[in-house]
Order: sequence, then C-alpha cells, then structure tokens
Amino acid sequence: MSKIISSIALLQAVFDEHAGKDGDPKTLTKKEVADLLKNDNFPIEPSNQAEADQFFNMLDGDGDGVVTFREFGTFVLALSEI
Ligand SMILES: [Ca+2]
Repeated sequence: MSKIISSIALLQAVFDEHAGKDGDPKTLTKKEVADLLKNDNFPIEPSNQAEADQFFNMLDGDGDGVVTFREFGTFVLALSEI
C-alpha cells in the first residue's frame, strides 16, 4: 500500500477509535479530544481546563464545537511546520 495512504489510514484509525466513544462517530467532542491526547502520549497535554479549551479551539477550525477528521488532519499536518 502507498505510504501516504497508509499514513492517512493510521490517522483515521486513531480518530475513529476516539470519535466513536460518544455522540457522532464522525466527530470528536472536547472530552474525546482529551482522551485521544492522553491515550496517544501526545507531547502537548493541556494541564488545566483553560489550556484544554484553547487547544480544542485550535483543532475546531470552524468553531462548531466538534472536530471533524478534516480539522484533525489539518492540525496534524500543521504540526510538521512547528
Ligand atoms: Ca468543527
């Protein structure tokens, strides 16, 4: 399989694992984002609610209160520019 497609599939698998926990399985809620960061040992882990809200708002590009796979993917790709 293409490495690019494999990478997207892996990203989608991580997203789906958490998006399916509550509400719409096609979007991440604030709690699901927090769980994802924790379970993935992500290097950026908010230490309080204000930081968690700020981080979530960065992910939620259109500000509708949930994170789609597109928003998630856009954020992950943006990390490569840090
Ligand atoms: Ca959104």
